[in-house]
Amino acid sequence: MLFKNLRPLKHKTGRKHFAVLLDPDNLNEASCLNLLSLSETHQVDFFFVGGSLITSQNQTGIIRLIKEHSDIPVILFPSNSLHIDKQADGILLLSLISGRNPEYLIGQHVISAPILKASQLDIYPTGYMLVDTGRQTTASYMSGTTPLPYDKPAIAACTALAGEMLGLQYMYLDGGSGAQQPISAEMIAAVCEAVEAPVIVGGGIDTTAKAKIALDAGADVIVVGNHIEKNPGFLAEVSNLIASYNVALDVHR
Ligand code: 1GP
Repeated sequence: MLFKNLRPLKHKTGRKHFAVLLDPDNLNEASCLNLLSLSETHQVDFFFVGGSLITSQNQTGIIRLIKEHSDIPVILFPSNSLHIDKQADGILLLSLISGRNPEYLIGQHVISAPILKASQLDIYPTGYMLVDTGRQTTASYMSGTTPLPYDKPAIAACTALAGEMLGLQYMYLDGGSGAQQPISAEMIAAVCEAVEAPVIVGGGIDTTAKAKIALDAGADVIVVGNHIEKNPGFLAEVSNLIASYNVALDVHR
């Protein structure tokens, strides 16, 4: 499994993975239980839990609910040190390398380090790259950073390469939740070619065609949140698509 027992991860596995983003602000107990049941049925690989701004006090309860009803690993997707929750299995330790705000490059990490050291959480050092997909996102505003230009794959590739040279073990290209358009195939391919690290892609994936474009371009993990909240049936569609890639991989082994 991509995020288990592979630290430090040296090679991509070739296998495609599906992460469902659960935003505590957008879930109640009933909707969460419904997504948990669907995720178990359709073999989702990971839950990412978090958001750029969490206004409810819901995160702890959502993670507790997941742990009570599911064995799918819970990976925190935090926007700051307040979002660390020891009930989870792991955390994307995000360094916002598309931006130039030291608080999100290293500041929050210094605050978090002793808390994480004392926890049992698996730590996944991740180069987080926000991409401008047409309108300002909560993540861009809250972090006070300029996202990568949409049509400049070379900047994204060099950013990822620098992040990997600095020791980051995963790359996350994010257009922001509910993005009007997903990250381009050209940018995903450029980043995948530049680094050995597994590449996570999310933001605005709301059709299987868009998911396929990201996977074909080389994404190792695709993340879907917004559209599954609106249309839980989409979870099964993406899961089936991912399975079709992995079946083909197994056949060719
Ligand atoms: C956002 O990558 C995630 O940080 C997922 O985006 O909610 O648009 O699927 P969506």
